[in-house]
Amino acid sequence: MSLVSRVLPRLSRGLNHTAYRPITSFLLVSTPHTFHTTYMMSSPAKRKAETQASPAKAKKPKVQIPEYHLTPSRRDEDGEIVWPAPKAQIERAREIIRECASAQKPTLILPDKDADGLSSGAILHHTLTSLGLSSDLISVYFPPKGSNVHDESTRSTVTELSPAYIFVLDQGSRKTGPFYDASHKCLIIDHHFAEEGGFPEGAEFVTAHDCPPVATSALLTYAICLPLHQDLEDKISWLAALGTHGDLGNTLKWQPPFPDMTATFKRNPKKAINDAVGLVNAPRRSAAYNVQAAWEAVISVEGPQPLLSNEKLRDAQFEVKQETEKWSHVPPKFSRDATIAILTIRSAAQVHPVVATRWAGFLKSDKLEIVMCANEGYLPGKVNFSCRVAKHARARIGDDRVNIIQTLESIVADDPDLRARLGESFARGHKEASGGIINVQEWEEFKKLMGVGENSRKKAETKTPEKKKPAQKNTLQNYFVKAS
Ligand SMILES: [Mn+2]
Repeated sequence: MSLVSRVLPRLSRGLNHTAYRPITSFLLVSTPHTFHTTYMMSSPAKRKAETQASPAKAKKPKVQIPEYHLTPSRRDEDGEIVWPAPKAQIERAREIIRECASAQKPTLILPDKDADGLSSGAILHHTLTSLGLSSDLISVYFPPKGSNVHDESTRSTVTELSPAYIFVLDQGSRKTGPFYDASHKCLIIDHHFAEEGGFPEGAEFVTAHDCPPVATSALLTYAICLPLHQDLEDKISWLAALGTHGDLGNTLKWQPPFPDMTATFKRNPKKAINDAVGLVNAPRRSAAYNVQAAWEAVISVEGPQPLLSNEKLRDAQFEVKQETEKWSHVPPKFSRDATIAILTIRSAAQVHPVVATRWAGFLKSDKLEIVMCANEGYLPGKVNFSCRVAKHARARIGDDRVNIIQTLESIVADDPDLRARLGESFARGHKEASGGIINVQEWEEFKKLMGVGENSRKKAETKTPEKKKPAQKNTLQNYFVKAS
């Protein structure tokens, strides 16, 4: 799952996508490389109002986030904007795709399971078949619930399929050995942060990560593939929009350097695209984890409209909605020092990130720093937990900033044995949106260390968070830390 596959460090932030939706798209570029470009400013109108009003009653300036597309771009030595990825990488990716199509050999696509990953996969699939690769030769694989593409389960599947070409899309990358031992070509198309050399051995890559405003994987795949065949435009442009709205939210302005998608949105209304994003993202959160159904839906249609009435997608969306509602009213317990609120749920659906996010925006306590939702029912024998920074603690700056990973680590710092048993999937993700997957036994020990329920001052609150308006469900926080 993404939590494991999207290896640290990646983003420096993750926030409640519901409450902070306008920010989330911008956060995508708030990486260690580009964070200096993050600035906040008060609106000119507001500033004007302030100077005219009585200085004694100056209002707090409203924080405004610049539009995503205005993020300063990288330029090459000729002053040309480098976007959505370095030219040489894009050219090389095209070469590999063309070569793959003409080779007529077994080909494997490993797309991520969200709207961006699936769209990226569908764009590549349409491109390869348009270029003449028989669809019989193309396999598409999704690791089962709780696994990721770097797991042993994927390795054995890849070995069995023994593809000559492997395309890894939107998965985040990590430094690993090759996907399997036999000779093959592997191309990674991505937009996540990767450490220097943080790719599987022998793999080639094209990444949007270092070319702000960071494009989505679907948009990057689109930019690579579009010139490869004259018939592709209609087939893939709506998919580029689907994936991009999936990751960046539906308020994105399609302005330079983003391509002009006016014609695409004329054929495929934004409303349909946005509704399709929610539907396509639902199966991976449902108990059945039927990502395959989402893929089949996306690859088989020529636009978003038929997705809106796809029953499998609608059922999954309904289930996830019900589960979220059901588990949003569990009263929290608090750690000994009252800095962590813990919500314990038991759902086979991946609703723990949403529940944590909801409560994080709701609980009011000056002491509270972290809201944790622990799901004891997602994977047998495991506890999957998600942490979010409590709303009131989000304004902290400098050394006072809440660092969830650090806090989680500090709790077990004096117990190296427990820390070792918590394993690699503990405290993963981002400082502001972390989580983990641990065994039940270790979870119990961890709870003891936190002193859950020992805080007498803070009793369970009687109210529960209001259900927010259904907003875009797949933005930064769940996108990057989906499984946390
Ligand atoms: Mn993506």
